[in-house]
Amino acid sequence: MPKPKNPQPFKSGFVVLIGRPNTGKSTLLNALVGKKVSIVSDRPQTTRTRLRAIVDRPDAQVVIVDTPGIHKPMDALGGELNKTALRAVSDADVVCFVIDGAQPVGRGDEWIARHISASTEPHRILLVTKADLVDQATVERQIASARKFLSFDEVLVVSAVEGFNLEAFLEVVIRALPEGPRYFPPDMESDQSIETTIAEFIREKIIRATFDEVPHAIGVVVEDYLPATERSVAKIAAIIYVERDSQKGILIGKGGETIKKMGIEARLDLERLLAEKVYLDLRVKVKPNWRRDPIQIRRLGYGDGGD
Ligand SMILES: Nc1nc2c(ncn2[C@@H]2O[C@H](COP(=O)(O)OP(=O)(O)O)[C@@H](O)[C@H]2O)c(=O)[nH]1
Ligand SMILES: [Mg+2]
Repeated sequence: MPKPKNPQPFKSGFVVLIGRPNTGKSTLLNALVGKKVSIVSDRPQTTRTRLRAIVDRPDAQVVIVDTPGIHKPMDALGGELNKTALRAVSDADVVCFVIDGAQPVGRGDEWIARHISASTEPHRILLVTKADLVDQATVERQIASARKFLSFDEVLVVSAVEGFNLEAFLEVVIRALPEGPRYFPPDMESDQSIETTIAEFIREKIIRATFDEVPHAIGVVVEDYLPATERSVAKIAAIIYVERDSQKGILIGKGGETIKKMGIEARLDLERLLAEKVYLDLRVKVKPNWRRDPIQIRRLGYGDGGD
């Protein structure tokens, strides 16, 4: 076979999504990869790890880095999440400052912008999300506000829910990336271990089913994952850590109703992820004050994961 002509050099690199919690970073990442790899909810602190997802194309490999939303830290966990997000920026080829099209640009955004401008000088994109929720005039006001405190090489408006401008976004990013090799195998979707992904999918269901303090107080660890065989379904054993007995009570619910419901939702989502039938065993344990203890935070796998 004749060798195909390769007029364009192969591009590769790291694109970081950074912004306030809830601006739609994880939803966007999933839409770009075309599969759910990062968990999503309407609560802050849903994303706790620096997750990298990979978009592989004939001309380029784009590694998209999802970060915890940056916010005023209330405990050691919050501080660790901010550090994780900011460290990702200093390693990036392209930084996308993500703002929510439907939420006024404010001091939280400005605080993040100051950190971005202090980092080295990667290509900078302003990304306005949730275009499906707002009109043109609002979007323009948002862009003008963001430009007051940071300059950008490019500005793009997207909707992850409607798939609007996602291809355009990838093209803009690829143009800005340097020439480089494939960093990951072409069929790899994320750099997160399967156990971590499973734990995160379970945590997402708990965040969505609980209120107030509880979503922030939980940590999930997968103790065991045995893939399905010809004779049996996959088996997953996971522990949900909480900080107080009262939180344990909330999670379990009257007669075990709440945990049962969350378990079913998690199992269905895990079956989609793993493409196999799953038996899910969930236990709840109390680990007092784990969020104030950097060692426990790492043990549960949140923050940078050590690299
Ligand atoms: N209408 C609409 N909602 C979105 C869009 N992207 C994200 N959301 C919602 O915004 C909330 C926060 O999303 P998430 O991706 O978890 O934000 P993150 O904290 O920045 O990662 C969720 O309820 C999403 O469903 C979008 O393009 N359009
Ligand atoms: Mg997120």
